[in-house]
Amino acid sequence: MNIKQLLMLTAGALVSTSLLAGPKSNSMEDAHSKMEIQSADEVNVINDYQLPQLTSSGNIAGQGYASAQSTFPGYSASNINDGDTNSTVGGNYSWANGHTYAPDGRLPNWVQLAFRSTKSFSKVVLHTSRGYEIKDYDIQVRSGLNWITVVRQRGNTSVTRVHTFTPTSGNVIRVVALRGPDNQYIYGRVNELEVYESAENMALNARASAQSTFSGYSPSNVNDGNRNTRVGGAYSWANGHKYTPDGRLPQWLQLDFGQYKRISKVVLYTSLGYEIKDYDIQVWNGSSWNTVVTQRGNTSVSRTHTFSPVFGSKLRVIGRRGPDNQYIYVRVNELEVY
Ligand SMILES: [Ca+2]
Ligand SMILES: [Ca+2]
Repeated sequence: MNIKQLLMLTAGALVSTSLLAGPKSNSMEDAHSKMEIQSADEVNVINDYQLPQLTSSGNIAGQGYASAQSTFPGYSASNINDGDTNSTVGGNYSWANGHTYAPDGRLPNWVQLAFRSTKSFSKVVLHTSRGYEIKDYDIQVRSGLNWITVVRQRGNTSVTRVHTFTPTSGNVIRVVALRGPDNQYIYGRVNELEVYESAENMALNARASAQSTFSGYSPSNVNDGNRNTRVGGAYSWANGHKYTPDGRLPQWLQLDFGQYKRISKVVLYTSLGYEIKDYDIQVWNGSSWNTVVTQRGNTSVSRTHTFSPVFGSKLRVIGRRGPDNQYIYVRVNELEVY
């Protein structure tokens, strides 16, 4: 008797299954002073720099260790993160719970991926067995001692489901199979579980500094997590202009990550009514600054810039010109880096 026959037989002997159940902008006088834009020649521009290993699908399931509460003979938890999304039914392709053939094998039953470090889970793609789609399940993340349910799926009949959810930190993620398909409800099957992390705003853990800062403003406002675009020292950084040495445009504002990061997106929030007009964004690769964004003529209070991923340990905004109503000042209220 092969496993399929065994399963059919078992399904015949149905058991009852219990389910788990500004500043005062105007205070920045000097709007009439002459603009003194310095030469930009100091800025080293290399646009095509990239480190080699930049090809990740983003699926981190392969980094996890697969295990299960119980496993049907011939099936294996390791099938859920072998990178094979084949949805064919059978032990070559999936995990299934042990039902009566393994201790503690009746539903509900879990299969999980444990990671060495904390992840910020935000999306899973669950592949089950065609014709034997897992019907009811939860997906949970273990955060410390607690299991946080991030997905509650009932009545599924799809062989593949994509679930996105609020980013949840933890080092284990599991599928709790509550009920199998109507034709075999005592078995939950998972053929593959793809796991994705949320994009982390890397600016939040960076150290912010600036070439100069207007009195009452601070570079630390640009990575405090507050996107408020009000004008003023409580919300933004602005350059010192003539009130600090070396305060005139162009001026840089920098985030130091302390380690190399893969960077492919920056969101810049400036001050409403005083939007930074011209700026570049550059990434430090260890030997030179590479320009990844060249923005001219901006009038938007926030801008999202995406670009080919680069590795770098620092990122800076070169403010070249402020808004027409105050072109000697550049203001940044928040910088998000992904
Ligand atoms: Ca698989
Ligand atoms: Ca802010």
